[in-house]
Amino acid sequence: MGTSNDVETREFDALIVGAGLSGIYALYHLRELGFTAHVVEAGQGVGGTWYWNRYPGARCDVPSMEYSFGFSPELEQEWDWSEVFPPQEELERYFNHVVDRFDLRRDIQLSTRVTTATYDEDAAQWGVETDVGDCFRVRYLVMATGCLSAPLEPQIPGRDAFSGTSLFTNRWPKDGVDFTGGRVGLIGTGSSGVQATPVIAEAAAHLYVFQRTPSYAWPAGNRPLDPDLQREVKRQYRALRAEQRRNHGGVVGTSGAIAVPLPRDVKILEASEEERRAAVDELGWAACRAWSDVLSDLEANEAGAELYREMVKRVVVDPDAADGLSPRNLPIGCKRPILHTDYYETFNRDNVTLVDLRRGGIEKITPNGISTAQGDFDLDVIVYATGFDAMTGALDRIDIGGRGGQRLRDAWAEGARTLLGVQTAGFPNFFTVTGPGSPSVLANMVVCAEQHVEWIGDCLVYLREHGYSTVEPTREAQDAWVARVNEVAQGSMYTAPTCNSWYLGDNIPGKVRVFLPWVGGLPAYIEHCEQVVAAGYEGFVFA
Ligand code: NA7
Repeated sequence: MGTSNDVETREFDALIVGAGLSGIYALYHLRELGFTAHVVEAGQGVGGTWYWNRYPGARCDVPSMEYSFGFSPELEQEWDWSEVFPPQEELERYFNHVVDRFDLRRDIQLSTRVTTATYDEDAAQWGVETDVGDCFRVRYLVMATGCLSAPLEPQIPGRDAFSGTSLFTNRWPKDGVDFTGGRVGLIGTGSSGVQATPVIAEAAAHLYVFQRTPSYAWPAGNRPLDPDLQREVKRQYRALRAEQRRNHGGVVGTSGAIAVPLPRDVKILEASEEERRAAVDELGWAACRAWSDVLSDLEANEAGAELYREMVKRVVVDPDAADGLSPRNLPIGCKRPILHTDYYETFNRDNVTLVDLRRGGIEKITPNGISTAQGDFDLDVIVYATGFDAMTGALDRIDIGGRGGQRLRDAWAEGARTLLGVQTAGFPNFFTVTGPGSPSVLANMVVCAEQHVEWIGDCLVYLREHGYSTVEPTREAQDAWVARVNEVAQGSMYTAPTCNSWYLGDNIPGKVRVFLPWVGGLPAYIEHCEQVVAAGYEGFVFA
């Protein structure tokens, strides 16, 4: 410890930024490896995504028995999940349980946001400051800041003029919201808006859903978790955890939660009109993706989308609403698929109106509500479900200075550049958990976070054992990895010319369009990470 300018400077081996699932595991793991570590978290509680996104209907789209830590067999056995897909409250309780069970809370500092992090080349240390005046000096900086944690504030004129209540799904009030008798306007139909719609509709006098782009959303088939199935999965947990790391998306599907069946070995472009219809009759929503060519060929994809629109028509009674809810000129598999409970059925309620903004967009927010090119809507509450500055936003919002004063946001101005999504050239001892260039949001986040934290832990042990003080990637190795990440994403629906998504940064005005996560699957990624280590941390420089 030391003091400068009357501010106490605290020293640790590692500072971990964020107490979501990545930060929680990072603290546990680094402690186990004998490092001193401290966590700084902006929220008043732990859980990250599952702390902030407490809007009605918030639920994870990965089965609960798989969206859980695998590092402790005891933890796996003692925790019981109630539903196939875990609701926000249960996940928040789970992460709090983990923090208490492993005595982590004493090293987690809440209600504190990191503002600057500056690398001191002479001391080979990071100096970190926070919005409540902390000063830290640490050897390693572990950014567990999350992939969907920087809320997007839509630039709609007059937003502050609204005289009713404005709410954001991504920082929902802790005490909840009573919509009873209220006229509610919901802007945004990504996962958050789609999950919130049916639940808000139950309470509100009237719900208007302002939709700019219709989504592809699949019935989750959520239900109480069968106790026998839970016992069976618990018996096989070790095998399941190993299998997760061998699975493309890190989800094995053992707990009865495969909403979309695997594609059959039939091409939709070779199927007759009758065969396509028969598939809808047999498989329902799943029919549009149940063909081998839908995710690889744009024409086949459009044929799949036609079957999707047929399903919307079958479920939504009002033809006008059905037409409005039908995605067009948007490939299936471009945006993240949404799992929902009764989303489309909700539009059959008398108190729910779709406002299809393709027929006239939002012009401004007024004191009374939302004014659009197709008319004015008087409201008591506006709910913004407008998303995030994904993958880079949380890091961009911190002033991070590496070697020679170079800013991370400048280094990433033309798109995030990392080696393995874990480190960036010019930023020694700076680690990103599930950073851009790693599978992250395209796979089970818990599996990804555990794998990353363990890789980082091994790297820190390697530094310690070899007496090195710093590690960072070479520019050549980083360039090669960035090129590889881009190359793998080409040809998929994620990067189709008609695809706009937060994976590409399209939802942020001015953000460079670059596909951010590694799309090549978890096994190939893990194999690459292991090869790098086996080759003596090839592409990384130790000093
Ligand atoms: P998303 O998926 O980014 O969805 C945001 C939604 O908000 C989307 O429908 C946007 O329409 C809409 N949006 C954003 N700005 C506006 C304005 N100005 N006017 C109208 N509509 C707007 O965020 P979510 O929180 O739902 O989900 C994020 C991820 O969290 C999700 O993928 C899961 O992984 C969990 P657009 O499509 O841009 O036309």
